[in-house]
Amino acid sequence: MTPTPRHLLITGGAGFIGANLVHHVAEHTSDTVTVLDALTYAGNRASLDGLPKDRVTFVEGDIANPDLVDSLVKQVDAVIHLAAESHNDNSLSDPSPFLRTNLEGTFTLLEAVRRHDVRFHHVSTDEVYGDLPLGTPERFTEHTPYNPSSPYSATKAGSDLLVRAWVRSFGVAATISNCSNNYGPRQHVEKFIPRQITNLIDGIRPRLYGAGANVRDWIHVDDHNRAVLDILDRGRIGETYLIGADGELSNREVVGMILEAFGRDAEDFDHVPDRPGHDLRYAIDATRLREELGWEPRYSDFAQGLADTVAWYREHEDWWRGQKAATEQKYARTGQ
Ligand code: NAD
Ligand code: TDX
Repeated sequence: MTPTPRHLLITGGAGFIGANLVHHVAEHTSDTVTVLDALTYAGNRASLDGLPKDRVTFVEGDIANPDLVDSLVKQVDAVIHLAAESHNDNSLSDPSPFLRTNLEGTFTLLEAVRRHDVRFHHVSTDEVYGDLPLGTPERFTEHTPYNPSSPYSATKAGSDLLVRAWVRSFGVAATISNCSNNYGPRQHVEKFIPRQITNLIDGIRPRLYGAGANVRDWIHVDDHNRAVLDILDRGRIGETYLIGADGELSNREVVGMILEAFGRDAEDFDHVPDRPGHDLRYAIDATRLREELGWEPRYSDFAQGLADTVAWYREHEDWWRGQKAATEQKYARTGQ
């Protein structure tokens, strides 16, 4: 039986994960979508090209604008909240937009869903749990204490706690997901994997922070988004679900695989100054998501997913070219 079509408000839908989510919803459901996105440096209107105009509406605006948010929330059946300042390095040079968007923006949305009794799903990160030691079997679970390291992860942790408080104090029908590092198409070139791919296209050697021993738990963006929709549909209200696909790799290993995808030697990279406070390792135990909701990742072969991502950046230079020079100018200021 086809479920009744819903009207979703997706915040941050012109960003990396949000845009892939809007494409997924348009392709795999009959839901209609309103995207609310401020088109900051990280948002790209072109990421929403090719979507059905009768089912996807784009609104340019700020999630911290209460009147705008109220007028949109009251028209929809559910909100999936992805809008955020999302880059750790930027949060180290100027934390203020992180406080406004990640905390005040989430607060503004929570007040609107509370007023209009609208289902809310909050997309968050595993970075709220801090980091794990290298070389241990330990993984984050839904019970790991919060211990964020950077202004970015601290504001995401704060936004999660706001959601929990609005559930408990006001009965808001919300769920939270905390996911590990995503990769795939339409990711901003400031992030690790797209930065190295586009560097190589431009003939620049990849840049590894510190020794490159830090470990990230990679998941394809489509697997993340399928989990978000499963939680929206069948997750228990008030609960947190961790999303991860057992994709632990050191940064050095990932750079080696990117170099190999370009037919280059795996050691052909440069070391640059480390990120201050750099989290050592993230690793997710997604047992709750798998057992309760039956979710399984579909991208089990990271090398293949990475090769597809490399191909996407090669084929979509017009999508990223405009962001590249400004991004590298920012990194030049910290010698990275
Ligand atoms: P992104 O930076 O690519 O996109 C963020 C989007 O939010 C942009 O389109 C931007 O224009 C928009 N935005 C920023 N401030 C806004 C505001 N005040 N009002 C309206 N829109 C605003 O980020 P992403 O990587 O797609 O991450 C999306 C969400 O997923 C974030 O909440 C992030 O914390 C979370 N997350 C990301 C990852 C990852 O690996 N990228 C992993 C786990 C969780
Ligand atoms: O040039 C680089 N060289 C490098 O070694 C860059 C840009 C990064 N790195 C390292 C730092 C990290 O160990 O690569 C790793 C990944 O870096 P980012 O892409 O900046 O991601 P990270 O800081 O791990 O955070 C990401 O995952 C969790 C997202 O940006 C967050 O939004 C998400 O919450």
